[in-house]
Amino acid sequence: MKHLLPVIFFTSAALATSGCCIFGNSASCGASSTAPGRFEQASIGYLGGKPLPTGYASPDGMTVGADKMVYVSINQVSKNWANPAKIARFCPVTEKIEDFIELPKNPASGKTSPLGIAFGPDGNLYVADNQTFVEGAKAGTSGLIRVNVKDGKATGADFVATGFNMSNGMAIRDGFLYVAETDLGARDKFLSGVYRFSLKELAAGTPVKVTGIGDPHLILVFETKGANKVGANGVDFDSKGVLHVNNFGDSKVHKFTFDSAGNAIPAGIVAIEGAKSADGLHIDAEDNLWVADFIGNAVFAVSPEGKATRVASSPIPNDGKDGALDTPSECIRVGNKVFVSNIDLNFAPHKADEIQAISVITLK
Ligand SMILES: [Ca+2]
Ligand SMILES: [Ca+2]
Repeated sequence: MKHLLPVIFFTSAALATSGCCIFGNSASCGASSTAPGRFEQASIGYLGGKPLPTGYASPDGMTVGADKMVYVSINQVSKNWANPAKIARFCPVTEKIEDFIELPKNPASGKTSPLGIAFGPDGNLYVADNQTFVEGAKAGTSGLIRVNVKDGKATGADFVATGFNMSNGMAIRDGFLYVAETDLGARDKFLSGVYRFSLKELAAGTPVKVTGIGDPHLILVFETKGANKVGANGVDFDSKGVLHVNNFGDSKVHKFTFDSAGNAIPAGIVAIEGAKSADGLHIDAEDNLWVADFIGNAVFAVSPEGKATRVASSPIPNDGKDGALDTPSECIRVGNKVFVSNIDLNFAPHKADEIQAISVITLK
């Protein structure tokens, strides 16, 4: 009996520091649900009621872990990497944010610029390192990092792919990682695409080097015709296995199915009515698309039938005060909450400013 006491104490301490989510209890952690297809905003404010602390500049990619925590890449571009790029996480109920791992430095530039993130079936977290935000960085030096995870803890990280110009949103399904290349570097047209990797070929010490048009990993190529020359961005799958890819500059979502040989087959394009861009993409449990409209400073929900609803928007430009949207780059729905990363990037008509925040939209 005597030695049981410290065990009980340890459990309570772990609960206090990591919030409700360590037990993966969806009843306490997943937030309450809302009626299908109902996207009215009840309120919008800061995650946890306040701006992010110092050292958490430019949140971007998000994903929900097996522990029900929301993981988020902390890019740091708006504060010019005054602090190292990292992965953080928060419980969707308590909204308390904590560090998960500081990312290793890109060997070419010495700075790491994380965007999209996704967990693999191996439990590891894959992270896009986008070097286009880094002043003086060379083309082809962006890539992928694998954060090695054991028993819910990050044990280290390795660069597992390189050769990208701008690795961005990603999704993982059936042992394959799909990652957007936002700019393929073509001369006469603005082209972007999606690379596909088997998780088995991504190994520490020998990063896969992609080479753009003609590379066998490049399974999709898009042209962007809109004024903003920013291409393939958010990537996600719906419950039926349909791949969705956002084309930022055209405010469109491209859909694909796959044949038995794994070849992508076009399955329609959804124009997001009213959006000025299509940045991050996450698909919720009811197959609604959640799209961050970076240029329009708004968040859109798109029903499986393709009907777009502007769920939230804030004036442009914005300093993010009181949890207002400030260049939202990704948004993800958990129950009746939508978490929005405000990357706060200098990109006309937007500008970076002091406040760094994740917004929370509560749905009615
Ligand atoms: Ca993005
Ligand atoms: Ca701003």
